[in-house]
Amino acid sequence: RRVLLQAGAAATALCALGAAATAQDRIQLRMSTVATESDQRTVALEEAFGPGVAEFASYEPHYNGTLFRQATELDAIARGNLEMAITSAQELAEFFPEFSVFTAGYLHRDAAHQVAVFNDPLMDPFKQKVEDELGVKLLTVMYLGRRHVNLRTEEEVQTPEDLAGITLRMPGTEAWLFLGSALGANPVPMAFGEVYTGLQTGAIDGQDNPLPTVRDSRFYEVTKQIVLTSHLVDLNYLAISKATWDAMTPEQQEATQAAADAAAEVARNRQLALEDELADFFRAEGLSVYEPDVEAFRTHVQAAYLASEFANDWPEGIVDAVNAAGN
Ligand code: KDO
Repeated sequence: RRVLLQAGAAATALCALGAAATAQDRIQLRMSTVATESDQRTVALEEAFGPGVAEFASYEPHYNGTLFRQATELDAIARGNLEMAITSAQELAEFFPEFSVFTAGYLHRDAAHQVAVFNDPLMDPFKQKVEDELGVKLLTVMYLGRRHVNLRTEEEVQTPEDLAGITLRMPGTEAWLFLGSALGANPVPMAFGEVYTGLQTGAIDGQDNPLPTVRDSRFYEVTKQIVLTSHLVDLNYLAISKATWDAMTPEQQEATQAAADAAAEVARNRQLALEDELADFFRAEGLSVYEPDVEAFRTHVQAAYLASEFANDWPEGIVDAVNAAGN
C-alpha cells in the first residue's frame, strides 16, 4: 500500500510536466506470449497492431513466456496483472469445458473456416461467457497453421497404430494431451520453450506444430521426419482485458479492433505462404516429409473425440453449426 501511495505521489508530480502527463494517460497494453519475436503472429502484431493503437496506447509485447508462463496468461489478465495475450481454445477449455469443441482434431477445415467460425453467431455465447466470467475479450482469431507430427525417430508413420509407444510432446493442458492420445501416441506435457532441448536430448520422441513453427523454433535441426497429418488447423485468439477495453473510448475501441483484425490478416497470409514453401526447405535440410494415410488418422481422431467426455460439454448441435459456418 505504501509503495502504491508513493507511486501515486510520483505520478502527480510528473503530471505537472505536460509531456509526462501525456505518457501517463496512455493505455498500457502488455502482451504476453510463449511465441518468439520472429513468429509471424508476433511480427504482424508489432507491425500492424502496435502502430494502429499508438495514438492512445503503448503496445508492449513480451515473448518466449518471459512475462507469464505458457497457459497462465488468461489467469494473469483475469487478475488484472496483464492486458493482452495470444491464447488458445485449449487454454480457454481449462476454464470453460465447452471450448474443447474448438480443440477437436480435423474439425476446422482451413484458415478461412476459422475466421467464419469466429465471426459466426455460434461464437457469441462463448465470447460472452469469457467476458462475463473471466474478464477477457477475444478480439480476433489468428491462424497458427496445420499441425503435423514431427519426430526424431526414423520409422515411417502411416496410421495411428504406427505412433503407438511414441512419446509425443504436447502443450500442458488436458485438451492438448487428449489430442496426442487421439492420434495414437503417448502424450507428454511440456512447455513450448523446452521442446527444442527435449528433442535434442531424446526426452521426447517428437512434437506437433505447423511447419512455420518447426522452422521458426528450429525443431528441424533435432528431428528426422515430418508426417503431414494436418490433424489440427490450429488457431489462437488475441485476447484483451475486458476492464482495459471498457476503459477505452468508442473510437479507441474501434481502432483497437481494426488493428487486431489487420494484424491477424497479415499474419494469416504470411503463415499460409510459408506453409506452401516449407516442405521443400525441410527436405533440403535432410528431413523426410510425407503424407501418411490421413483418412486413417481422421477416422481415429474423430471417433476418439465423439466418444470422449469432452463431447458431453459441447452445446447441442455445435459440431453441425461449425461445419456449416462459412458455407
Ligand atoms: C505449442 O506450445 O506447441 C503451441 O504451438 C501452442 C499454440 O497454441 C501456441 O500458443 C504456440 O505454441 C505458441 O504461440 C508458440 O508458437
